[in-house]
Amino acid sequence: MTGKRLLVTGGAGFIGSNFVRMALAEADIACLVNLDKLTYAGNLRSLADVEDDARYVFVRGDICDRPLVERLLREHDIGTIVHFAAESHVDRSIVGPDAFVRTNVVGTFTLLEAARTVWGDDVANRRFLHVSTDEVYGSLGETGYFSETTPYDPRSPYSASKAGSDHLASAYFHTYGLPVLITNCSNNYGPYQFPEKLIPLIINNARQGKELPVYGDGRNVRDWLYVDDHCRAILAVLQGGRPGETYNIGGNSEKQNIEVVQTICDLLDVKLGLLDGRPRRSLIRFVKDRAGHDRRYAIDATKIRNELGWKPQVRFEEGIQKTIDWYLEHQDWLDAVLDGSYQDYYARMYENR
Ligand code: NAD
Ligand code: TDX
Repeated sequence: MTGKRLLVTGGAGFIGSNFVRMALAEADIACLVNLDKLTYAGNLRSLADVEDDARYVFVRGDICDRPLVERLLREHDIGTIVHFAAESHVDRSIVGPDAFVRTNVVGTFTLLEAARTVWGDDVANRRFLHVSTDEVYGSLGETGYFSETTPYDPRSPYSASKAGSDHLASAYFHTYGLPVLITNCSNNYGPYQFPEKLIPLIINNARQGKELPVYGDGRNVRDWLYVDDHCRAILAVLQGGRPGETYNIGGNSEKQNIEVVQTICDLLDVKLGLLDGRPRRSLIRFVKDRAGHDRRYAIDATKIRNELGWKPQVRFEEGIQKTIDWYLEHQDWLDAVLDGSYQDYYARMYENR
């Protein structure tokens, strides 16, 4: 990228904040505008180290606010949109799907319309990168992988709303020639992830000696990718990806949930010592399964590897250790995000489960 002018949506969230930091450090950026509504999942503390960078502008706002989005595109002469903003947690989508349809479907539509209006036919050097998930492909059995041609089969309100947004993004390429690229990535983990997601929730609970809720039989499989590897993949797609194309991104690192939880317990036992003489595995509780729980996700990342030379650099064993160390060293960040609303959420989701 040469002197790019970026609009990043959802840059105060988990992946967005890691991406903003990496892009400012490693890519040739002239201006990076971060548009984020600061929902429960967005936290400016995650970007405290870049806020003084003269190229960085933070705007608190909603991606559904079309006049605002159009103004930002014009005022900052934006050439590249990297769209992360979303409601991202499957369990929340089961108890309250409304916000998912609004932000993920209507919000993405609003961004696409704003880009089409402001950019017009002047799209030669522009890019709209829509960040999506492997969950749109549904659930795998014990074998097989999701490729870019796997038919969509979303099964949760979250994945259905992401699938809807993917279809809109793709339609804007085919119908209007908007230079859209779509990435579908597997489960991310790493610093700054909100502790509603499996890995940070288990680290936080296990550190405090609280019960570790494992849904169902714990044998559901996810393909884990360290967040920096996802961010590098997005930079590679911005650099060399072809408009109209989809790129699957995965860690080639399938684990059953129970293995992930046991690994975190064992690493914390080594790091912090046993809990009152007991290993942390004794905190594991099998609880009521998630409704419509997808059994297995696994990505075939051949296309991005062959076309763009991307592959994961961080092995799970290394990434999980780095992630645990980060959470132990950033109790202040955790305390700041675990406010009253998190306590209410936790009680609603896990008490009497
Ligand atoms: P996150 O929940 O941590 O962050 C989402 C961010 O979007 C927050 O900062 C929030 O304030 C902001 N936001 C929400 N609604 C908004 C709105 N209406 N307007 C403006 N900002 C709004 O999410 P994440 O885990 O960082 O995921 C980022 C993107 O990557 C999402 O699109 C998600 O679907 C996708 N994705 C996530 C994963 C994963 O494992 N976390 C994997 C693949 C794809
Ligand atoms: O307490 C828990 N216990 C448990 O067993 C939680 C929170 C989760 N789980 C299980 C459910 C899943 O099989 O762990 C697995 C991972 O769960 P999440 O962290 O909620 O992630 P998942 O549902 O797989 O979705 C994630 O990856 C794809 C992100 O949240 C999505 O935004 C992304 O698109």
